[in-house]
Amino acid sequence: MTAITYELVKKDERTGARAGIIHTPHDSFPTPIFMPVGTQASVKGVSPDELRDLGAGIILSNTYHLFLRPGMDLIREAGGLHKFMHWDRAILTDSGGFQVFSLGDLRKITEEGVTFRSHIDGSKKFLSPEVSMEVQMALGSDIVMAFDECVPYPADYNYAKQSTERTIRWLQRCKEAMTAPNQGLFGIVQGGMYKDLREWSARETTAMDLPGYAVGGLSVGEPKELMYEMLEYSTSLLPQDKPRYLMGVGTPDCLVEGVQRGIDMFDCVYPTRVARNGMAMTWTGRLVMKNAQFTHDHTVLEEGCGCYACRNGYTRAYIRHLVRANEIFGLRLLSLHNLYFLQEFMRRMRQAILDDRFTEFRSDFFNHYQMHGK
Ligand code: PRF
Ligand code: ZN
Repeated sequence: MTAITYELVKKDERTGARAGIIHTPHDSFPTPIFMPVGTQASVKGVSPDELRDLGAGIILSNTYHLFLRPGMDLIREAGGLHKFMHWDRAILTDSGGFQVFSLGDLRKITEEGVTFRSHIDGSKKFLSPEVSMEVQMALGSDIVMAFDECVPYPADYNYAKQSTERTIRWLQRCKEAMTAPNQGLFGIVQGGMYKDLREWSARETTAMDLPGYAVGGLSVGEPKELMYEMLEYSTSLLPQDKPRYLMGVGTPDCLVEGVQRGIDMFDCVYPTRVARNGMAMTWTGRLVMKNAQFTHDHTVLEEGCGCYACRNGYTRAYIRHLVRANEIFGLRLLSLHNLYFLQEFMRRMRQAILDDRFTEFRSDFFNHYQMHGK
């Protein structure tokens, strides 16, 4: 019995886009899907009931943060992360690998694992494949991510090779340490920006016959075109009967490009982070609510939006006022709107795949969406 299974409902003939269903011990959800991020067992400012109402089927949380605070014993004592945070749908936990490697000078990597200093109190800590699996078993997440190293960008070939090979050895250890029957371990394809390393990593990772696979090491500062090229190459090497997850990616343009290349799952702090910076996501691009253009704008954030804020008639003028006055409610309304927007975005993409019009959806989207940044 495997905890996580993937049902392919429809594959777009013209692209790699897929519509499916992922079954977990806590409910099933349709794919492609976007996972809101609840780093510290909370999606910032949004309650589990609200997440459910806006259509979230699965959320992501972080081993690194929960390991440091409040610690795995406390969450085990609470009966696991689902009970602790009152969320009864699926949870995916990242392994801590990525977060620990972002610490820069504060860490030391060996074959055994990573020694680092806590960003909270400076105390010395250790994470390894075995410790990460132990913590994720205490959390009881439905989907458990392997403890990997995200190859930095840029990285020279030799470093990328050593690192990618170590990630595979660590994956073997993760597989041995993950003994919970109701949790599914996903392997992570690395390889930096080198195709031969990506290929080797994909072969070795899929040879372990896991319930799902992630593409890691992308969206780490490389140009978007390079990311799409590496992504397309990586997904071409993954089996059709397992879910594919693109880690840490979630701007609308990247979601469309990821789905086009056969990705089923995404996560990103983007919608909640930009909300807290006073921005609203819309089908035409993002709105900076502080701008004077909204002072007398008594329309909702986006006409026809079904989110709590738009459904109840909260206006751009009002939200602009709240953001300028630093009122928490303004940031909450924007978070609810942005998270709803992305859930709706994924639903429409899925429907387009089912209706054989994904390519039209994609060109329609890019015709209307104003991009920001590179
Ligand atoms: N590995 C893990 N988590 C991640 C990444 C990765 O490569 C990324 C890269 N975009 C985001 N989060 N474990
Ligand atoms: Zn809305």
